[in-house]
Amino acid sequence: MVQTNEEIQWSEVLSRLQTQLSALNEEFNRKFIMPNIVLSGKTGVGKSTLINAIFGFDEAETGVGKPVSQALTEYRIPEAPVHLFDTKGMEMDLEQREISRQQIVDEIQERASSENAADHLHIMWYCISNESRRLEDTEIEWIRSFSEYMPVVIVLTQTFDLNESFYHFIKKELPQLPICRVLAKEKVMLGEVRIPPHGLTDVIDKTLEMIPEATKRAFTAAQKIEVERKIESAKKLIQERLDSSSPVSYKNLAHAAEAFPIGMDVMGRSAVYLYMARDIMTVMGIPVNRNFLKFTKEARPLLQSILLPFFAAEGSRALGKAALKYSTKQATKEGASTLAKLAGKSIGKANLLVSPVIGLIAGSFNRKVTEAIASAFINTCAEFLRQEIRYKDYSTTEIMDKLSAGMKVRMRKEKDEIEELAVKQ
Ligand SMILES: Nc1nc2c(ncn2[C@@H]2O[C@H](COP(=O)(O)OP(=O)(O)OP(=O)(O)O)[C@@H](O)[C@H]2O)c(=O)[nH]1
Ligand SMILES: [Mg+2]
Repeated sequence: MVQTNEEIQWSEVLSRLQTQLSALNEEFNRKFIMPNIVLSGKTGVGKSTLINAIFGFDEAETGVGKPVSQALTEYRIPEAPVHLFDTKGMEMDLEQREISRQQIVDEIQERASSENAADHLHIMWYCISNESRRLEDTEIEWIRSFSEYMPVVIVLTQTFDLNESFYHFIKKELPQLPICRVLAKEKVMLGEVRIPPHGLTDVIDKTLEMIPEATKRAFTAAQKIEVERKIESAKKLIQERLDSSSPVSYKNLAHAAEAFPIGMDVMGRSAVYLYMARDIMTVMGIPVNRNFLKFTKEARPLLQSILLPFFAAEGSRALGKAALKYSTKQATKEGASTLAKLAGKSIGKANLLVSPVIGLIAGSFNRKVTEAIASAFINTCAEFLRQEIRYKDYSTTEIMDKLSAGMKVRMRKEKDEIEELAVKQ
């Protein structure tokens, strides 16, 4: 088949963009390995209650799980980037216990020999009920045995008094292992005395100290306890993506889009913002529609919230000129009017008043402006996470609507500051 020049160029441009996108995805996945967490402890100690509190889901939602061996069952938590492995056997007779222990150890060792870090079992949360005040010798042997092969955190569940003798007893028996004293769910005592949950941040912090680097980002996304850590994690990712010396950066993505025909280039450039939003949501553990990046209906309100504040009406002719000055040769008024359309504003090219920020979004990539918009979106997501405890009940569209509404308010507040960043160029 004979291709015209135009077609050849177009396919080159597309493949350049595709290469950038694949490189970004690959880099993302490399540092977003889902942690494999093994849960162990006697029946009824509070394993499910703990998991529910940390990852925010009900047992019914995980389904029956996938048997790995007689002693291990694997569970996925919908929308949370983590794998759980439940162990069986502690409640059985001595002989069965030994068979189970051996099966679990075999599984740990076999997986440890894999070259792929995603296969390894990364940490064990061994739960002991503080209320029971009992730890049998065989249980101590179990824990010692596992801790030879993998990191173990002891979770002392159902801790609702100040008596520390049991804690000290365990510490003496297993001195190298960290022990977290936890009440995963509010405890209501006689006379309506309520003891609030505590100690969950300790489990998160100790776990993050012990799991491999490449699984920390996914674990931080999956846990629902420490929003602060999610903010840190998203900021770190954005810094990595803004680092233009890195082969995978938003700047390179924007440049790949630059070669699009006029009009389409602006689409490509605002795709950087969609990409950024998806990255932030993923590392903060907020569900995002897979098709989000294809300029779906869902994506539109978010783009509007980012762009609309900069189609200013008030005396912005000067700003409009600045926009032209700071944009590249291609993306001038053409680009701005395409952006306006994308943002849902129908304005004639002739009287389009735009701020330099639009010039920078439509024109050359600007680190400071992108960083400021990313930061606004991270704060919007954090606010959402703090308010919406049960957000997994929402559809991705509902979540996106809420985030877009939050972003709209925030962008209007921060508009002047962002504009200043753009003019300072
Ligand atoms: N209030 C309160 N109750 C708890 C807590 N942990 C466990 N429980 C109670 O203890 C009982 C057993 O807890 P589960 O979380 O089901 O225990 P499990 O370890 O998952 O038990 P199996 O799945 O049978 O092995 C439940 O009735 C819980 O409500 C807690 O932190 N707070
Ligand atoms: Mg359970």
